[in-house]
Amino acid sequence: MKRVRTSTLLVGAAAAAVAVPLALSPIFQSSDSETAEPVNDAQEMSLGEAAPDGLVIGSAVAGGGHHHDEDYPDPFTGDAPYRELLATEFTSLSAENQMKWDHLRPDRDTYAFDDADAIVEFAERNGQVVRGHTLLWHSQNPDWLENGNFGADELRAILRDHIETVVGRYEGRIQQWDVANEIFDDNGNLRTQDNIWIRELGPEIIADAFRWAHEADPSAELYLNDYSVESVNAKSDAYYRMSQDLLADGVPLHGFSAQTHLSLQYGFPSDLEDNLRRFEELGLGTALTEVDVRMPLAEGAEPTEEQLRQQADYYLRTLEACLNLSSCGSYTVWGLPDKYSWVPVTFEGEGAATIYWDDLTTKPAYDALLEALVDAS
Ligand code: 9MR
Repeated sequence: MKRVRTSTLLVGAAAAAVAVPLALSPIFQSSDSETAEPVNDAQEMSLGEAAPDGLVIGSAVAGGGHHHDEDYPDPFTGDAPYRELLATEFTSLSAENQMKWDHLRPDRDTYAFDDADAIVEFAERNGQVVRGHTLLWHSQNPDWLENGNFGADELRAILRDHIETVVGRYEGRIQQWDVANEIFDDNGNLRTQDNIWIRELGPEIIADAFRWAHEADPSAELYLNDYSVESVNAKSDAYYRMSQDLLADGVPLHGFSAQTHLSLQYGFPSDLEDNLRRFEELGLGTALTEVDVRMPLAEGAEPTEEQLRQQADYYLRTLEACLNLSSCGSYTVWGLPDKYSWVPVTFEGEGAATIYWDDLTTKPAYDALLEALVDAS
């Protein structure tokens, strides 16, 4: 059983501001406080600390999403308790939006690295690794790119410059890059229309993106990443075939990851582990990169006990799949708490998808994850 530090990592000027609210949460209690003795080992451990060697536990870093802009200040700069929780609870961070094209590339000649730099520097200060997200995607591309009518040679040069510049900037500091994100549709067809790169440059551009990323940072693990690929289905089959082809061609592909956005409305993808195992057997790493479990929820309503129990069960089963695979080294939840989640904005009548309440106290799903990690160590 691991024994772990219990002092909090106070981050710069945030320290004073967070002392009071965080005292309410068991994970922030110090072991020398008479009234706040943890009742068991698990309680004094964070998810990241409890994880077995070789497995990092991550969260997306909120900010830059279209839906957060109006209601909240950027959580990463404007919410000290939130930032403190990211620092202490997790061993990996993913940029929820801050490394996407629309964020990094306000215009063709400019790279805006401030927010991405802040995440990478924060992670380094706190001993965390980073997942880079993402380099080649059909969504969240700036208008100047989508509507620029560039010729093929120029477009290719734009992508190459982007990958070399962005991956090169963080060389040695990003554990995993989602090089290609969501390149297949749900029928397992390449997105040859809505993905500008594939449409204009052909499917071969995918291999090139991996090659350029590898040249720019030979130490980064390079991933194919998508949603609705948790089960064996047309889409994950397409990834499996593509992985075989890329590997046969000597392309530096290192992993396949399932985002794992689940809903209690649908059954649990119980073949998740078997599905990922076939990628493991190709010699690839695997990861769960954007785990959340949403549920039907009327606006303003609270989840029922039963919903929370089911949600905990879904989260637990995703983690167990990862724990059972030697290839699975990274398990990331897609943000917290619920007020910063993308879910209510995108799915009307659904919500409560994260493992934290809005006051940063934990849900049963958190407890289930922590217990499983402690047991696995
Ligand atoms: O969580 C992200 C949200 O803040 C953005 O508004 C949205 C825009 O497309 O992207 C969300 O993140 C997505 C991720 O980048 C890729 N997989 C699906 C995620 C949820 O939509």
